[in-house]
Amino acid sequence: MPMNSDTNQPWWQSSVIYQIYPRSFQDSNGDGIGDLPGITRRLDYLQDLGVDAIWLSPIFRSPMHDFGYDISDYRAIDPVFGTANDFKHLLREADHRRIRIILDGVFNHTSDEHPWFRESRSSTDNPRRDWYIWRRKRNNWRSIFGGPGWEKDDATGEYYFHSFLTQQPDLNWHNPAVESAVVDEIRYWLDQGVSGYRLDVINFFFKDAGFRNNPFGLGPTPRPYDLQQHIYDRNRPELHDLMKRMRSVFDEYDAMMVGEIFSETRDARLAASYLGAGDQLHLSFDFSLMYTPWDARRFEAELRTYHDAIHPDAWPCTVLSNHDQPRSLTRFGKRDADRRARVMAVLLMTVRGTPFLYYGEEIGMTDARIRRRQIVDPLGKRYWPFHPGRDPARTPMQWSAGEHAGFTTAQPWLPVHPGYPHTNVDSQLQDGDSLLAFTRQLTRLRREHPELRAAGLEFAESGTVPPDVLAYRRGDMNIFLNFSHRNQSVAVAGPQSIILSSRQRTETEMSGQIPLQPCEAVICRPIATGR
Ligand code: ISL
Ligand code: CA
Repeated sequence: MPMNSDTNQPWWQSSVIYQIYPRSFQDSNGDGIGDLPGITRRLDYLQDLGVDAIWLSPIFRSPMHDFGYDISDYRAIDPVFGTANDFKHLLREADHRRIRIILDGVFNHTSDEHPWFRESRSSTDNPRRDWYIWRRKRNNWRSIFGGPGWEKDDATGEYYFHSFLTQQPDLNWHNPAVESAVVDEIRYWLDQGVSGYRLDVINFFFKDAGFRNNPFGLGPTPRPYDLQQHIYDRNRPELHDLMKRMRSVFDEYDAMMVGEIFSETRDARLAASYLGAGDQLHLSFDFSLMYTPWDARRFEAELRTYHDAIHPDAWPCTVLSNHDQPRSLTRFGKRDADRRARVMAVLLMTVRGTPFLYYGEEIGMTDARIRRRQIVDPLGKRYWPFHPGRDPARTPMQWSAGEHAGFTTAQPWLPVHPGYPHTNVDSQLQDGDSLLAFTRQLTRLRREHPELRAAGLEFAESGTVPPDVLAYRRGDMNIFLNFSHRNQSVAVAGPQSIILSSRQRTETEMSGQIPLQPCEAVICRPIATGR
């Protein structure tokens, strides 16, 4: 397994990974929808940002009921994104820039238009009947998108299970034929040189073979439409052996699996459990920071829970935004947005683990307000006005102050955030003090300082730093994040040189105290090292 040169790590531990929602990144053919040639056109920008790998949300053939998370052909590129040659070109151009491509594997379910499901539903004795979950009698399992998880099929009078939309029938992972078929679909792309997969809701793959009802229960955030403890339709014990089998497939290619672990309980230990002893998923998303209030002690508590739960031979990752949740700056940016964005950027890039940057996070994009008639996300359509849906975090990338923010020449599929004239890539590329410039400084710092990629993570002893400061060490580097709007000061052992500050100051502190300005993040190291 080729290792990272100066830290002897596999590439997926030392990389900065960037999530692209292809539909919203760059349109190249004037249909208002982002596509693969558009991404290829932006590879120099991503290389300059310091991105080592890009994760593409699904690009495969799909009826788009869930915008690509309902796949009807795992080997075909959906025409809206381009052709197979467009993908080959993207892969080649990315490779020329030493940028790896990671695909989005949606294997808990297929589209109801996938040939596998068409055959399965055609008759009760079809050889593929048992590739999906068919029952005569329903139990109480629910769909995440609301309502019962069972849909009656008139052709045979039986019900099939769907964790999400009715157009997303769940595969039956108890059937070994399903596992080998999915592995074949994965190998098809690994053989073409992709570097791995983000795996959609992997902790849903198996369901209780006895179809036992979930008990009633209130999770930490009871969803009015789903008051049950999901113990029989998720997180089943068979998953860990499956992850070990899939890990050995990916390791044949030096490829990586990052798993999405959906958890009502928002328990970081669940995500850690699917890493096993470094023999299951390479990486697994813990979303708890997406639900944590802007508070240094709460952030530290969540980080400790997750990092403490990870086996010493496994590896963490850090994510603050994605295509399903409100953007981090929308959650935290009620005030001092720019300063808080920089504190989050330092956290993302310096805490131990692989950082995942969501497109637009590097320029401080926030959720756009989507009018009811503009909503396209099925979740938003169903739960308006209680749930805005996911469109607000999926609006077009803001490239310039030009028409449609330089994303497209046509009417964009979702409205561009009205703030694009002042929040866009072009204006920030001209400004050495912009969030974009700061993010690039951070990716460069990671390249220059192996400690930031490979060293352990030690939090400051409680009580040794002010309550509003999150402090941790990576090797001999000290990182201090002031979550408050007040000046703070932290005691340090001996003189320090400030390597990077979010308030753009780099001086040496001889006093044994590091003053922190409001909402400032500081990376420093003892002067003694002299590096
Ligand atoms: O989107 C959500 C509401 O917050 C989550 O419940 C989300 O549905 C869940 O995290 C699973 O997400 C993944 O699977 C879904 C797809 O809609 C999401 O976009 C994907 O990230 C079904 O494939
Ligand atoms: Ca297009």
